[in-house]
Amino acid sequence: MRMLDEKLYDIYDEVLRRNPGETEFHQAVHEVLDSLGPVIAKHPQYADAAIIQRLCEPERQIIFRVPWVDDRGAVRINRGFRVEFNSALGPYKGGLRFHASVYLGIVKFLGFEQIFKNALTGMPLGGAKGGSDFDPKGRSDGEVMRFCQSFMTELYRHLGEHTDIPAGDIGVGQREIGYLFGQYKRITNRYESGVLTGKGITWGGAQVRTEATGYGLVFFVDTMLSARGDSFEGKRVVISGSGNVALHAAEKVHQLGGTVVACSDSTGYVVEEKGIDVELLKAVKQQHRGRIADYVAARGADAHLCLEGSIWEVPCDIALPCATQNELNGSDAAALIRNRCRIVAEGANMPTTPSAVKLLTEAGVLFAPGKAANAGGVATSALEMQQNASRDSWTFEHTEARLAEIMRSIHDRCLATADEYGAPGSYVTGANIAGFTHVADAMLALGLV
Ligand code: NDP
Ligand code: 2IT
Repeated sequence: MRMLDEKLYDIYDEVLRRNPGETEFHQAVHEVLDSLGPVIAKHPQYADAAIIQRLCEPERQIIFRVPWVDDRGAVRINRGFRVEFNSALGPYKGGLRFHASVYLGIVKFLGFEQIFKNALTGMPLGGAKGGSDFDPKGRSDGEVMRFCQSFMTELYRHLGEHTDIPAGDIGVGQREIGYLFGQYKRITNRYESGVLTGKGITWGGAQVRTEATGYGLVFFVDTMLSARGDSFEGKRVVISGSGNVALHAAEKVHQLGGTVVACSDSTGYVVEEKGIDVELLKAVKQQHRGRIADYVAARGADAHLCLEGSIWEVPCDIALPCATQNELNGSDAAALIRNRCRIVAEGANMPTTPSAVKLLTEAGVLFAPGKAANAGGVATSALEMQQNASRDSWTFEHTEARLAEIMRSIHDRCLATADEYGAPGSYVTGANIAGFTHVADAMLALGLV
């Protein structure tokens, strides 16, 4: 990792000391602090009020037992988390992740990122994240429902449309949000639509929320391209993952004239020179909860299944990591550079390791960090909350136009801030500083709370 400014180094050291073993959280904090040297030099009031130290300490951390019974009648125990990180700009907001790898360090890295991402959207949203080490893979609908009901039976007391509003993330989609909302409604006896986002359209959800993260990512990249007189037309795109974010990113790339030549899941990746059949992949993944091998089997001879090696070896103009943290490392970055990739934009949260980011930026590859490029999901959650509050519902076209406009404005704010702080063209510096100053100013205004 690069050396931090001396004052920031002391803060980082204290974060390491206070949060032992939480490596992903350390990484996320370091990545933000790395950009803040010029900010504390220019604005001593942030240091005087210990804004950075306060930002690194969550306002509230909730850890709870989630007992449930599987289909064979056996008792299972998982651990539930909700880290309410910062509420200076609005109620706590951020997704829930159900994945076997979830522990406090992952929830805290995601919650920390969410503070700055939400600030960048310009919407009134605080930052939070939650989830569980529950693994939904291979579980029946009944098991997932019982797990969600047990999870919400504890979490509901901490939620509310003005308090804390979860949504989806890895392993949590519309099915899980439905079960969680049903249990919240039953316990509280209130149809409080605004307490969760990512709901189904017929029960309080908003158009475009399902598509928003992937579509927003591609709108962001489209703005990067058009700022340089270019477009998606004819571009080869590699997308990791084949979940909510990846599938909708792929759909939008094809709509804009690019070709998605590879995508993946945790078992392997598929390469298809003529382009992935996104509709078929969606059906395999979403309707049948199948694996990438099931897609290849359904697709036939044109699709090539790879169970070893890295998807980032596939030559492309644009790489969109949309699966999970630290999935694109230094040797992957070297392969992308060798194959003349021009843009890497993060659909996932923190998918690119620090050494990969360094290699890419030094080689002149344009790099868009997740807190800017994948903010379309949470921004559309804010639009869902707005519609819930006014008992209104907007059309797909209107909502998509709002999303495109939000992504353009995040892009422009990143570049303007990077210019202002002497790092022209750096989306990382721009995103970190613009997100930080927005939330820091609100924290100063609200006093020492
Ligand atoms: P999904 O659960 O819908 O899909 C996740 C995809 O990533 C799957 O293809 C999954 O493969 C793959 N994946 C997950 N974990 C791993 C792993 N450890 N190793 C390899 N592959 C993995 O999640 P989403 O699409 O919602 O989320 C993807 C990323 O986008 C996450 O980083 C999330 O935090 C981020 N994000 C999501 C937003 C949203 O609105 N949903 C908003 C902003 C960011 P498999 O099925 O084999 O596990
Ligand atoms: O990482 C993210 O921004 C999300 N998973 C979406 C959060 C939300 O509240 O919509």
